[in-house]
Amino acid sequence: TSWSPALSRQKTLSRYVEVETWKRRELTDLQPVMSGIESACRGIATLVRRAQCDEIAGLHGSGGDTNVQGEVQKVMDVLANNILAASMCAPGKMDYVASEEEEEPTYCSVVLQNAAFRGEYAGVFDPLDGSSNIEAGLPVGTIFGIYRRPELNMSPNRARDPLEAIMQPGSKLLASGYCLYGGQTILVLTLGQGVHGFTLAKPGGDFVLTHPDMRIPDRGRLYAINEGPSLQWDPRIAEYVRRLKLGEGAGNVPHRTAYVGAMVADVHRVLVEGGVYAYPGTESAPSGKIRLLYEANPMSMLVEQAGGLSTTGTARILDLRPSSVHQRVPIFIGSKEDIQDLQALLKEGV
Ligand code: AHM
Ligand code: MG
Repeated sequence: TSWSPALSRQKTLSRYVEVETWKRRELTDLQPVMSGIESACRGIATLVRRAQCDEIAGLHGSGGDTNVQGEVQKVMDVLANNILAASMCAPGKMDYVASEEEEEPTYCSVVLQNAAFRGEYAGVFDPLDGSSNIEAGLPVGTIFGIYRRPELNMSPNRARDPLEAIMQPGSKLLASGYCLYGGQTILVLTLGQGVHGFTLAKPGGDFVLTHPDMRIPDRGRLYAINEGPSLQWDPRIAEYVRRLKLGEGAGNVPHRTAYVGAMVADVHRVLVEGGVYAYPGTESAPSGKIRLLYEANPMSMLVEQAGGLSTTGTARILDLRPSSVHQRVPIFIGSKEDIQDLQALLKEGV
């Protein structure tokens, strides 16, 4: 996963996607969708920088509305949502998009106000994850995933659930990725055959390959968990974190805490350095905070593709069949051996 100037000269994100979607016919129509996502991320990166230094642009703070989960929407949440939805839909290959910021999935024909826009894919995204970090100038990110409409493979007589594509388990994702807006803007992508990271060379420029074939170390040295609510955790989770700290049963590697508070940034570090990101359930919120469709599934596909694991503690995240579009799940994601320790501990009980 080292930075390779020679490779980066040859490979940009758009070239990589072009070659991969040409080699794999089932992905052919994804090429323009990915190019829409790439330009959306480029645009959001520019806006995030402006939001942090240009009060006149009015990009700061709350827009006054709340989203379906009752959270205050920031101006930037709404902007990023609209940019991403329009860019994903514009090539005419998507049927609909489902966003953390929208109450219901939206048909692309509605997003673009043109009935002609109806394709074979459906997208899920969290347009600006960790947006409460913006005020303090800290990292935020975009998370996305793409499914194929399953009824295309089924008998024409079968009744169609309009949202069938995104109610599939995450294991059916064709592609997923995130874009981290931090010290660098980095887009990390999987098309189901490995994980690659591309860094925005300059504002508005190309994403160049800087992290080819990312592999997460089998054992990590850090954990990214908000321990504030730990008194409300299942005691076995508290025991797991205690063991991580001490390196007990964790390959004798004491883990340090590192928490940014934006899942994209925290999972990115875990992917690069190894370790665990977790958002466990609590007594008052048994499913935790992380949304299955927009956050847990795309991140789980990426981390599994890089050789890691992702679980609720008892079930593989990518095997879960969603029951509602804004469903939340407890998540433990990261280095294989670190996650296996948790699974063993939950099995044996404490
Ligand atoms: P958001 O999508 O509303 O921004 O919430 C998700 C974010 C994650 O990025 C992050 O890991 C988590 O919320 C942080 O929450 P907390 O402050 O409870 O640790
Ligand atoms: Mg989020």
